[in-house]
Amino acid sequence: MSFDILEAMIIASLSGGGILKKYFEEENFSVSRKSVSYDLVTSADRESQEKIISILTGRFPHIPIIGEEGSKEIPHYREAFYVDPLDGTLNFVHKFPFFAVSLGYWKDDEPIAGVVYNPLTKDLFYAQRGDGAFLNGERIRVSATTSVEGSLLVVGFPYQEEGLLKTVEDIKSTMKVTDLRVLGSASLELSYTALGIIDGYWEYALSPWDLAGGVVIAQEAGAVVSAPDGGKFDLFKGDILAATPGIYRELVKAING
Ligand code: LIP
Repeated sequence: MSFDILEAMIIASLSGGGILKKYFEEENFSVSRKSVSYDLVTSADRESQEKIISILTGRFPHIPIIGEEGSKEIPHYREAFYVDPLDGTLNFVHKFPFFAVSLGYWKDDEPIAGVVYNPLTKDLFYAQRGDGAFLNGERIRVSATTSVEGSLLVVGFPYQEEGLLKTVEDIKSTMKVTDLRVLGSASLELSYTALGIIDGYWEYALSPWDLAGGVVIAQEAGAVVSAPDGGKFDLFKGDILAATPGIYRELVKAING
């Protein structure tokens, strides 16, 4: 992959993030509901997405873009950019400062490049396949934790009912060995796993744009990424588990046990 793609993704995420920060500080955004009452979209999401798309199409007009705030159908292209212009919308609306712009570039069903940017902390996570993962220019790696007991695990609550029921069962099993957190931004949860702060994270039924950017960041930092049952990760199914290798097997067992 040419370095240009990652560079354009970084420029686009900084621009989108600037728009989110402005709306967050000025509190002048409008909010509307998408599916359930806590699945929201704001004017900040829409403006951030428009800006990101204009930057990416300006540089790479031949690469299709799948954005969260787009049509209901999600086409499966051989190569595409996936854009989540505001990952963690409910956090944003409630002024909980844990949200990000998330951009992923995938080709032949493989993650090639990812950028996750939190405009409040100015944390810029990025990776491209084979080159390692970085936070603000510094190489990052997963934690050295070797036991699920006492580790920091994060789970997400899906909007969809089947995944939610499965999550409740998983929580009952894993809470026997350690405490859990729910932070509300899949891309940042993957990035914090890459950073070695979170030891393991899983969630069901996410959309491709929630995960497309964070997966390669987690993998390049050394995380094992799969489905929560240990099967192959599928971007279009959206069931994910990312963990440091030292606890991966034990965590799959704990979740499914
Ligand atoms: C959200 C996620 C969050 C997850 C929600 C949702 P949005 O993305 O990142 O962690 O639990 O299901 O998908 O809607 O704020 O871009």
